[in-house]
Amino acid sequence: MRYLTAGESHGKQLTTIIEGVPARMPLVREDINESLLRRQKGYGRGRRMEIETDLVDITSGVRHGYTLGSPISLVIKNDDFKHWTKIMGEDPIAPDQKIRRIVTRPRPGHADLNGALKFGHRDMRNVLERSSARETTARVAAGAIAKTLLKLVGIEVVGYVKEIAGIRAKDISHLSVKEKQMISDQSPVRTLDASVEEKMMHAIDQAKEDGDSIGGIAEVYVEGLPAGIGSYVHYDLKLDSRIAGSVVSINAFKGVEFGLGFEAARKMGSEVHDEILWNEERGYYRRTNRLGGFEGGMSTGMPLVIRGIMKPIPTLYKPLQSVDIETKEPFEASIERSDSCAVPSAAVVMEHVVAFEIAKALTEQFPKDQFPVFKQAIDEYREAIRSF
Ligand code: EPS
Repeated sequence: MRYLTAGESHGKQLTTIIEGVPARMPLVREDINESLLRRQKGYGRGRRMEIETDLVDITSGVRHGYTLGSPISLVIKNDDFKHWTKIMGEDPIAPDQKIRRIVTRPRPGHADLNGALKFGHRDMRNVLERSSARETTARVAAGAIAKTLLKLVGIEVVGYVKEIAGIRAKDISHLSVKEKQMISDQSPVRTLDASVEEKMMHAIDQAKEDGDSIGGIAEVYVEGLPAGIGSYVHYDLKLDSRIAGSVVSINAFKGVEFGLGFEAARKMGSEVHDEILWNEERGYYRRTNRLGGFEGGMSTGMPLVIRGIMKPIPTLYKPLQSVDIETKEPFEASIERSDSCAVPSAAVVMEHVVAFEIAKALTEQFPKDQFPVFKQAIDEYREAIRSF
């Protein structure tokens, strides 16, 4: 499975094309719309989310509620485009027509300057329109299809917020995946720990008031993935490394941890590894899950626990110093409308990019042309490892 996204933040639409989804898998647009709606929520978003109602149009690859095995294309309109038609339209402009909202003052921490240098754009709007996290909408749409596939083979994925601006949610690891989904969906900051909600919201309000931004940590939890998915054989087939790459590819994500994460560097081996147990009903399992469900580039059969670290959004109402690329004069970076904290939404994005990597690994490991055959092969594999 692979996908490509296209679209500018204030352009007409976002497009996703996904290839390699098994044929004859049930898929309806509501599966995708539910994910899009979850991504749009979250305390700390700016005014843009009041303008958009992200709804998908499936324009190929699905017929009568089932996938065809052909590329699936998804289109999501940008409602805000109506305000930007002159600025973002594709037609050439008349020589005497002035282009509005040209960006010549790069924002520190954003793609503006490096992208301008790379492509030679003197108007950095040509960079920021595509580097904007609006693109994550298209990725969530792809991930929603992956989530549908996973759910149908008994694998559930959920993303929630662990930390905002240093305020940490308690570890509530005893909750089932269903409970985690329900609780986080009801929380304005998508956290499982109600006792820190107010504090997190206050930190967001404070950042907004100060014209600043704050980051945090999102966690994704995956239940139902059998052991042995991924590979120890080749570096580019290791499931944890693929997941790490996809998490750090999310806008503003700077790091990833599995299980104990970076803490493992400070502990003894006996405090890090998970002892192996066996019983008739479960087959092999681990006494603990400190490694977060991965050993040797493969799943262990324990839940996956993955954390992504998001830096504060670089678009600030209190701008940092920068240089105007036309005059070379020092200036305060240009102010673009933005969010003060997007960690709750980013947790949903992370949930979907992780889901995509897992679905992709499964479709490489099991015969994937026909969904019923794919599902049966996974069921048989589960049985084989249980009685191994
Ligand atoms: C973003 C800036 C804001 C966010 C946007 C990401 O957009 P705008 O410049 O239109 O106010 O709202 O996120 C989304 C549009 C979205 O759908 O998540 C940025 O600069 O990355």
